[in-house]
Amino acid sequence: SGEEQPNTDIITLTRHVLADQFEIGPQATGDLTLLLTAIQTTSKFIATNVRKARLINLVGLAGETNVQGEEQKKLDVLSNDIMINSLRACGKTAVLVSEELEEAVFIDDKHRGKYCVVFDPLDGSSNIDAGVNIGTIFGIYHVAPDSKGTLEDVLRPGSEMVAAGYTMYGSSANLVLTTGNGVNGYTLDAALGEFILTHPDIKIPTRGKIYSFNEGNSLYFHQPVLNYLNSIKYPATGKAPYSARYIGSMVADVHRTLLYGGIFGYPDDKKSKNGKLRLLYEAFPMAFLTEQAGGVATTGTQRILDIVPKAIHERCPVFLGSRDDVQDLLKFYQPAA
Ligand code: AHM
Ligand code: MG
Repeated sequence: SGEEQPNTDIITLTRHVLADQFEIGPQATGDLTLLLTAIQTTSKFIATNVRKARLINLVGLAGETNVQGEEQKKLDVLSNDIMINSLRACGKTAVLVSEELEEAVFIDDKHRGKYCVVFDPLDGSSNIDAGVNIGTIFGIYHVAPDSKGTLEDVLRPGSEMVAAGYTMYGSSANLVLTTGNGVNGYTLDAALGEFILTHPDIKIPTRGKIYSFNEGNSLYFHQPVLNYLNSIKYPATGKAPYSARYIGSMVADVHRTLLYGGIFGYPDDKKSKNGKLRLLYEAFPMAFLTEQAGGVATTGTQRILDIVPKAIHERCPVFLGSRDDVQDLLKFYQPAA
């Protein structure tokens, strides 16, 4: 007694997703589990390389030269390559869309499976050198029943995604996932090399105290957004104003919003007609996670998950977070009654 015994019944991501599949019954094939295993592997690879890059950066600052003395391949390119390679090799995918590649990738006959994966391999990469959190975002569709995998299979509304998630590379690597049955968060145990369930059934508080916008764009913002921001900064009736938190790394800003509540926004404005964030592999996965956690995700005029994409890299305005906070914003979009 007194000695702390290790837990011998740990819930890994793979075990947790498999348990969900057992619930579905014998028709579940385990294919999604295998696909998610490939995604986990790529996340571990990227996490390791992000950490290394930070070390190399620190060594650089101390005036030493890079040990290898050679040009480092850009991390976002490296992250894209590992994802394409392992998603093809796992044999479960048909179409891949990456922020890094102008064209979609169609998987050869030998490797083709029944899922499509849309992803941003390393979002927020402009933050790498400052040591700020960055992440991988992904969404998963089923190919249509008799399709060999075409562009049509990924130009579908976000509400048809079967799974979505992100991995945030911070002080630890956190993978947050939905398969349409709530949201769960897993933390990479570096010694085991496994993602362990640490945040079961994440629910966004119905109201938060934080707003997260790039207010440096206020000059360009449309009136509803300006009016909403004023309403939370200068509340009418003795209520406390909201706190501002903006990291500029979507994964980190959304992660905080899921856990603490509040509202994250990247609006369309007078300069950026459709905002900045990409519909397929940024807005859709984050909107899916938000709704599954009990929150709301909108463009201001439309539910994000209802949008039918016309092109794989199109952009869309994003507001997401606590139900009551997003509802407050939406009031400023509705024409005065
Ligand atoms: P990126 O895909 O070029 O990295 O840009 C996406 C990032 C998001 O992570 C973040 O929410 C947004 O850009 C921040 O943009 P801004 O610097 O305009 O505030
Ligand atoms: Mg991005």
